Amino acid sequence: MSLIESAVSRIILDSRGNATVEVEIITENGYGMVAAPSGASTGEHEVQAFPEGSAEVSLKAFEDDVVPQLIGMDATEQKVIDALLHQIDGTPNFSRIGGNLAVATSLAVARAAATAQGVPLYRYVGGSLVDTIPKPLGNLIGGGRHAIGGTDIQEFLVISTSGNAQKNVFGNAKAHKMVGQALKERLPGTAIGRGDEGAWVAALSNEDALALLVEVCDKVSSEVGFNIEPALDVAASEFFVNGRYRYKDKELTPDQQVEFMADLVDRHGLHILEDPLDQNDFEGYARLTELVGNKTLVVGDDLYVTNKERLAKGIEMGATNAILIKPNQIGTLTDTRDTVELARKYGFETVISHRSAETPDDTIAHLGVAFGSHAIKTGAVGGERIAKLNELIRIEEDMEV
Ligand code: 2PG
Ligand code: MG
Repeated sequence: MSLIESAVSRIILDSRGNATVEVEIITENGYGMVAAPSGASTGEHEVQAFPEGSAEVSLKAFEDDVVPQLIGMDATEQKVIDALLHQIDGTPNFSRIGGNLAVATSLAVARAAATAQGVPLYRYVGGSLVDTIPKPLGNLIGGGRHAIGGTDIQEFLVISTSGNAQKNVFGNAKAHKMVGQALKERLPGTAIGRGDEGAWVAALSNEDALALLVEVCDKVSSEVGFNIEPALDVAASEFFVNGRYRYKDKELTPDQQVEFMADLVDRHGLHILEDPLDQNDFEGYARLTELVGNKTLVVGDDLYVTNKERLAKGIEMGATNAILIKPNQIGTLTDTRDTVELARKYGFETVISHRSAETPDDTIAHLGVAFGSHAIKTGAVGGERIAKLNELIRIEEDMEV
């Protein structure tokens, strides 16, 4: 038992320069502080991050409605507290208090309870048997909603696959550096920038970006002595307009998009293919997974929005074989954990993920370990990204002791 003595919320900056909320929970013998991230390519079915776009309204709801009920509750009663957050909010999508306030509160409670028990968060949530660290999945070249003038496909990523978290983190960073050097050589005299997640942004076609990514993967893999493999987050809903996938240089029907995606997997050996189709096209997903599910992880992000009911539909239809997990898409630790449990029950891999706007909060590193996630998508470089990557290194050290 660890009774909550004080709960404070405040508005802080996220990495895109926007407002987000942070919550601090103090119990008789514990302490937890968590900040919520924010997405740009948000899924249509996510909970609402802030009430009518305003973090101030969240703060007022926290003061008036959440704090009076939270004080005196037991921080180890996670389910009860998460149910209370739903009850106080009273809407199906946290539109009154805001999903970001809900998730920061829920996770800060868990962090406080963990410190009260003297264990790291990953052990508190995952139990004594967790012993693997998710493989880092880092964004190297980007576009879509995360960068002006970049590729149509949102993220060209790599995943380092050794059994050592520290080596993996450095493997991805090395690949990031090598892509930067290659771009400088190939596009002399042109501006090369970085997007919201630290990925390189340059005037490249999707095909050229993927070819470069694959080339760098081969080169770095042979240098580091383990496999670094390519992956994509297409974020296809962002350019699916009036029934067509509208690329800068072509337009595809849904059937053609399935073929195009399957062809990319076949030609480039993608480890992960995230959001290849529109967020409501469960049937298309099922067709694609039928074609490539034996050789890649087809991951649903906007498709599932970490929502148990949407995942249940995906499982029933064989829509994918994996799910992206973002706690702020659904609003509480209990809801997140329930979705992860369902995924695991049906043999779906989970990939825990950051949002495009982040803070130095490292909670998802712990949750990825606790959930036994296959991978953790959290960029390759950049302060708010390395906060999570460096925490994986610390967790690895903690596990070895
Ligand atoms: C995604 C994420 C993170 P956003 O689409 O997977 O990379 O982007 O946070 O903008 O939704
Ligand atoms: Mg995504």
